[in-house]
Amino acid sequence: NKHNSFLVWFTGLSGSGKSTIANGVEQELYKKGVKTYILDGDNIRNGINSDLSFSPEDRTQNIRRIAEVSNLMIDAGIVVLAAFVSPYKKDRDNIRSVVKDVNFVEVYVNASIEECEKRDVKGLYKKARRGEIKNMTGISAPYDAPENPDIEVQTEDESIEKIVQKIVQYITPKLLN
Ligand code: GGZ
Repeated sequence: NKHNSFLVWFTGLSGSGKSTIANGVEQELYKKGVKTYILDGDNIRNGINSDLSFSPEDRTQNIRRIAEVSNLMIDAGIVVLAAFVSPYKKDRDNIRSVVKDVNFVEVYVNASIEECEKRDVKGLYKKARRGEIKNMTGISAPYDAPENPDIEVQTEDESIEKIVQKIVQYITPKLLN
């Protein structure tokens, strides 16, 4: 089963829903016989990028390496689903040039900082408010919202199912040779 491969990049605040959506998209693509791989903090920041912190410089390096890894995976015929905060516009623009524009789909997973802080799945926002962690995106570090993403989704008022459908609809034509 041969298909085009490319990178679907999910950017948004911690707790916005990037990984949940990436997992949903992966399930749908699996049904279509598409070979996918999810890159996220769990498999990247614990492995190849375990030497990196959340300083601006290290975030830039994090995203740069992920772009290069994604490029190799695209070459290997895989549809890569990458879920990273990726707060800097310049870093996201750099991915687009590393993997080539046609192979890059930028998805802005939008949820307000208030909502993400309320969800606080990992308790990181509470820690950031207490000053126990520094450089927390949205609290003590910036997030440049994408101005021109290929797709923008709103996890505060759209269901995950609807969002997954919307993304799958967008990328399905790109799978064809
Ligand atoms: C943002 C942090 C931080 C700080 C730890 N700021 O919700 P999560 O837990 O699973 O996703 C976040 C993840 C962010 O790593 P990324 O590699 O995606 O960041 S970046 O693209 O900016 O390099 C969060 C957790 O790691 N986390 N400390 N200070 N998120």
